[in-house]
Amino acid sequence: MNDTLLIIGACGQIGTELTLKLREKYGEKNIIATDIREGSKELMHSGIFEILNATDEEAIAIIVEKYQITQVYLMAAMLSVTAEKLPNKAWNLNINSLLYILNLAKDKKIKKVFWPSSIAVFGHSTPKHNTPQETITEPTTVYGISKLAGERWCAYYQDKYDVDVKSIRYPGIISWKANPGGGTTDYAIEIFHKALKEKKYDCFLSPETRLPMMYMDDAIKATIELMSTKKTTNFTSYNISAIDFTPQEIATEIQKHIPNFNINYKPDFRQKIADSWPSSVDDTKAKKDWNWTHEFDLKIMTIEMLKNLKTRFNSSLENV
Ligand code: AKB
Repeated sequence: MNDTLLIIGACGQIGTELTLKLREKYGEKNIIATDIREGSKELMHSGIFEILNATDEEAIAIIVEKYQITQVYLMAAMLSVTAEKLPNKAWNLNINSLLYILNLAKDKKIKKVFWPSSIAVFGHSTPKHNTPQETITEPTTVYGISKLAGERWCAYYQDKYDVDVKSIRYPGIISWKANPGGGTTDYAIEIFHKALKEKKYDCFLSPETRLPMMYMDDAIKATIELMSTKKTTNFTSYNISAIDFTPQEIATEIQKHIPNFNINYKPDFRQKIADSWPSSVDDTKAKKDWNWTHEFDLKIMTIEMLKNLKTRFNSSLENV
């Protein structure tokens, strides 16, 4: 590969696994990992790492110049729960960092951009089941508003300045390597941690709250496959679908492996966020445009999560 890729937010939940996969696929010298803080040992020892604040335009430009970056994956973001607490900071991080990167692409300093959107672009007025690619988007959360604005900025830069920018509306992503932070769908990861460590979990969502979810391996596969496709005329942030389940259903699946696991339901302010999101999304366009398919269902994902987390907890390398 002739490209040099910059990952901003490489130590976050998706950034960590994306960086490791890209290094495995394209070689460690071609992947520059950056974040505001250091990450897991595995990530730090697998290639080049630089401290970088995604809201520091000058520092981003210096790194792009230093490593002759051609593609940027902008993974740094404040998620739904934290963004409700820190709306101004969330807007600054989620939108200004994107504009800095889009401007670099506009000025031909970089060739290609990946920017993650979310199912949070949808709101109460959106059809809830099998949510279409193109539909009403009236988000009620700070995070959702920033993601919708980001999508529109990407479309604008592609249309007006011919910028090559690709995007996915991620559902809740379930993973075991790096801990998530500040999301509403994080319950579906916490539940595994608590099931293994304490055999009980107080869930902050009600038992019947159905949300679209995906195992990390599928999310990484989607991201890399989409970035390998040709530029399209119109910008689309793609709906991608894998599984959807409720807290009750995932608890039942975990109980098949840990029969004495108990779940209690104590819905809090996060319930309102979850209630504004779809329960499943229609990904026909992603399937048609770049042959997207998922591999992990609830059963396999549960087995993978329990097996890998158990190893992680038992390992002396546990450092996250
Ligand atoms: C969140 O819960 O905030 C995120 C998301 C759905 O984008 N995981």
